[in-house]
Amino acid sequence: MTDTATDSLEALYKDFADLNMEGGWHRKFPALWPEPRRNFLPHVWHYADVKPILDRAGRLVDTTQAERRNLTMFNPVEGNIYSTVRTIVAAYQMIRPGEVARAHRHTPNALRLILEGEGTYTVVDGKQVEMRPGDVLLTPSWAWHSHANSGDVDCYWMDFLDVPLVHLLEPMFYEPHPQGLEPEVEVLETAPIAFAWKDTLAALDAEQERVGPGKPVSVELGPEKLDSIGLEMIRIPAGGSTEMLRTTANSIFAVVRGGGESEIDGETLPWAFGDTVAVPAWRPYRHRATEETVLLRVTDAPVFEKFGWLRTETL
Ligand code: GTQ
Ligand code: FE2
Repeated sequence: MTDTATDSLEALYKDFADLNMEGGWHRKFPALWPEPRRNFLPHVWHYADVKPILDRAGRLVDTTQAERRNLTMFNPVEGNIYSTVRTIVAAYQMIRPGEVARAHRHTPNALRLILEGEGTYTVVDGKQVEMRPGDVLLTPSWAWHSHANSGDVDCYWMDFLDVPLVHLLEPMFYEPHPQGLEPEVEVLETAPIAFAWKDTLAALDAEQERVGPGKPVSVELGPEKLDSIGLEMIRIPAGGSTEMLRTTANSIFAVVRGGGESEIDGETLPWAFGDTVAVPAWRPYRHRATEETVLLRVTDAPVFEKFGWLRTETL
């Protein structure tokens, strides 16, 4: 027993520490704070920088060595070597004519946005669909998937996965397909997990009709959805801009068509076709288009919605 006459705060704190405990009033770093902190940084990766590097990787590494020839984009925040924003990682991937990226499955959810190429298809749970520029394809958690290029040009796309969220929560499982590829494949023209560019354009046109000309419009991709990642296509007319807003959700924007710049938390970051823009939580942002632009927004907002944590403000 400690003698109260000689006890001290110093001795008390030492006894906490010995029990792997800490007084809520004594912690070095607060556990609660008034609003989301600025951790991850706004950043743009330029496709024009990436493409020659992917091409070099294509000459040096084949798909028997690399199950996926992908280049992930890590946010430049101190200490991070993987995540693009807190919960999502984005990557560029390239597959050469005749190559096959073997089948595997994993608990992280994934999706792809095709940038360039033709004659490439993906097989998701036994269903084969072609991937064309502007198309978005979902690979839900635990679905088998492989990719193959049966055309005669290199095919480039972007991947987005909730791997960092799975890292945070720990439910990671991954396995290669025991036979390398799924043995039975059904070839389809369309599938619920595939959003064709022409359908996206038609949806944007219909929305434009509804809101009137000259305004930015946005459509959600669906009805098929990933549980953790929301997808929205946003079209901004030449010279137009989106409203300045901030939200608790994290977003990555991919430039599907056009060019312009984003103002993120006071920084101006220009972008062009194929670029990737990281907009971390609670950073005020808006996009400006110098030519007619379509952006794909990839966001963890569905996770925030489920827990009642989604807060969005227009500024
Ligand atoms: O194409 O299956 O960029 O599993 C990262 C992990 C792509 C894929 C990535 C993956 C894939
Ligand atoms: Fe995968």
